[in-house]
Amino acid sequence: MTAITGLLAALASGDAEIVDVTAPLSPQTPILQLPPPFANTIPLSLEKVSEFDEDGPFWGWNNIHTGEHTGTHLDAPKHWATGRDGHSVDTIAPSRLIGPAVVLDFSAEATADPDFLLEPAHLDGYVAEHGPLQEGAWLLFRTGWSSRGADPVAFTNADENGPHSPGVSAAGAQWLAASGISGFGVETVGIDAGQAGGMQPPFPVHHHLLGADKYGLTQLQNLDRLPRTGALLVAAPLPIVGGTGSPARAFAIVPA
Ligand code: 23J
Ligand code: MN
Repeated sequence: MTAITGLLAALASGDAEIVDVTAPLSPQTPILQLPPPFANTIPLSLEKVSEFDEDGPFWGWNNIHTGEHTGTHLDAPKHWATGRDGHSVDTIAPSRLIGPAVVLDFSAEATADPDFLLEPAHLDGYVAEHGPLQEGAWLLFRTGWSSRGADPVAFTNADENGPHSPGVSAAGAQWLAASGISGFGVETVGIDAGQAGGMQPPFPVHHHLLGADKYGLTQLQNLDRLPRTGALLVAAPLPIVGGTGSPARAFAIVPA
């Protein structure tokens, strides 16, 4: 039996299952709202081309309008100043998009404090308890934030000081950038904390990870259905030529 037939047998028998960790993509999908003077992308909209009518009697289809960074999406190095000469989303090696999922559960901390930041001490503590992160892993930061996904106000969680959502400190981002991970996945609208615009450097996860050829994956859900380790993550962004990112479908293959 090859590894692949073994996996297929496990899926067929129920010894493994596929968990969709992608958020639904609709006009209501929350998108990042940067403050003035910065420009923002557009949410998703569908523009009808035909719907079993005189424009297409036997077919329905739409044009899609949205930004590269809408909903569950992948951030490529080219998205950030530090990675601008690096990979665009189409040139990322597929081997970097499929790898072991390692789930770090900080949902209790993020529920208690929406501005919770992952620090080097948390990451060192994890390694001391569980051993080093697997090479090529997708580190998935579980915060429970996806439970707010259906309510855009709660998801953005803004006050007069801007959005409040969990993330990673600048030192934590440097720690991740120096590790062997392929990427960092989050439940929030972006890979940085809501308050990250005021950090030094601004948006430190974007700064350090994309500058180190590591990728981001956002607006994940169902992370509570994944084991801490032992699942396989598959992230599938569109190969937009020269693109800085792309909406993506992401699955975890999880042992039963
Ligand atoms: C541009 C500027 C700041 C941020 C972002 C984009 C994202 O979160 C993104 O989707 O890459 S924080
Ligand atoms: Mn992005």
